[in-house]
Amino acid sequence: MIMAQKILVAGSGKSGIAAVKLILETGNEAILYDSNAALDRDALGSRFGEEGKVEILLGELRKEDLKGVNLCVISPGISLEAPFVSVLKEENIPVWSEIQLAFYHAKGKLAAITGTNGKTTTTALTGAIMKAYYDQVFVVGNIGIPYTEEALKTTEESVTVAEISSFQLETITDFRPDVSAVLNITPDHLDRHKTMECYIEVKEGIASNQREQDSCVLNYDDPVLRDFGKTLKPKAVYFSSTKLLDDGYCLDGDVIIRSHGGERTEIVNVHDLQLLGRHNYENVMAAVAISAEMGVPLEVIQKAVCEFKAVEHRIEFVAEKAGVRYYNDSKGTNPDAAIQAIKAMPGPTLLIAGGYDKNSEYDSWIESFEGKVRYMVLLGQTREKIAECAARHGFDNVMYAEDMQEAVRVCASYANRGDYVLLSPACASWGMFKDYEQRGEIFKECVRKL
Ligand code: UMA
Repeated sequence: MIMAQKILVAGSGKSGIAAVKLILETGNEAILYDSNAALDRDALGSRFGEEGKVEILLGELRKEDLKGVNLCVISPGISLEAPFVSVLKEENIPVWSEIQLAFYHAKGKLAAITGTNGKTTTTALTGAIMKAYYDQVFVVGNIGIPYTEEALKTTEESVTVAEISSFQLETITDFRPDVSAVLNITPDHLDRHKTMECYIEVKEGIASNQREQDSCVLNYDDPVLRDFGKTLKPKAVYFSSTKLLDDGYCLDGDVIIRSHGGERTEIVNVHDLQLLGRHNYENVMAAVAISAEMGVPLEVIQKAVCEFKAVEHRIEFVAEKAGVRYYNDSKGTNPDAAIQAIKAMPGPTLLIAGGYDKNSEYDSWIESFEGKVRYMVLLGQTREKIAECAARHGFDNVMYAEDMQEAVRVCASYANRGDYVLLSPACASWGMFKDYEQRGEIFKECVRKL
């Protein structure tokens, strides 16, 4: 495909700004479009320096605005049902995801990781392992550094590790990682993808352009992914935390092993890891498998996994106050992630939850409390919905808070010595916070001030 000349970039967040910069640097023309008419046009324009003459369009997009445009690069947060997308369709303008644009320009080897939960930890850990072996490593994507920001810096020798969300996969064309991974698929973002079938199809798209010489790392314990592996053109590499595999990575008691052709190799004892919980052992197995497929020797992998600490906002230890330990799991943005965090807590827990409504069902999350959660303090749009669901499951120790400060204070006053206070909302942060990072930062700030 020949690179287009005049490209409309939709969305003026992190991804949109980075995409425009890449387009300008490669000698093409960019128009930046955002449907939020209240944005400051001059402030946006100033992001591109003197030489970057970028036309900025805000509010409603009209047909006339698209004269000469031959490609649209869309930011992940924008749904394909947004009204302007139908205008693009009418004009037969192809829509590329921002990662597709980056891939078009990038060089070297690429590992791409998707899944409902564990993506960020697995990506960060895989990146750490790669850095221990390769000289030039880029860690990009949904983790917070747009792929387009780094794509032009890559060379034939470099290695890129990308965290990829379902949003980013919706509009790829020939995006092809050397090693892909799908960690798990449980209900999330159904407000956007509508059905579980559509969500699974989008996620599995990460392997759709891979060839025989590539590989795809999959969770054997997920029946959908296990079957998916049987249909693949690239080599399927499985990991499992529940079954001893003949071929793949699995847990043998407390030890992560690699099993191949009847031969077993010990990789690491989970007690030597600095990550908590079975879901994290799965993330480690996935990262080990991806790194081995990317050519990193086992000794390097073993050392790097033991040195790796939890990612910020993902069951991150914050502080101990009056004998109570506080954990920040702001990245627990869906019920399944939040279940993992509850499981990882070693004792009685006071939980802070609630936020933006993504059409999630909360039943299995509430069921996972299993007497461990003593109180739940709820915030945000979903608090009534969650409280009703909790009541149906016989859990009534529910309180409402207006903001994070109140939630933390309530927990501090109800907690006993030896208890745990966990922020793991099971919901997105949108509506009350800019993003999950800001929510986590504010939580940590409130804890420190106690
Ligand atoms: N916008 C429109 N029209 C619309 C909707 C939005 O113009 O119909 C505009 C908004 O006005 C705003 C811009 O789009 O100006 C925002 O774009 P964006 O939501 O794509 O945000 P970015 O800042 O570009 O961040 C995105 C990812 N955000 C989302 O997927 C929602 C970030 O993932 C990612 O780190 C970043 O690109 C870098 O690649 C965040 C996320 O929440 C962490 N991801 C979801 C998750 O992890 O569950 C998928």
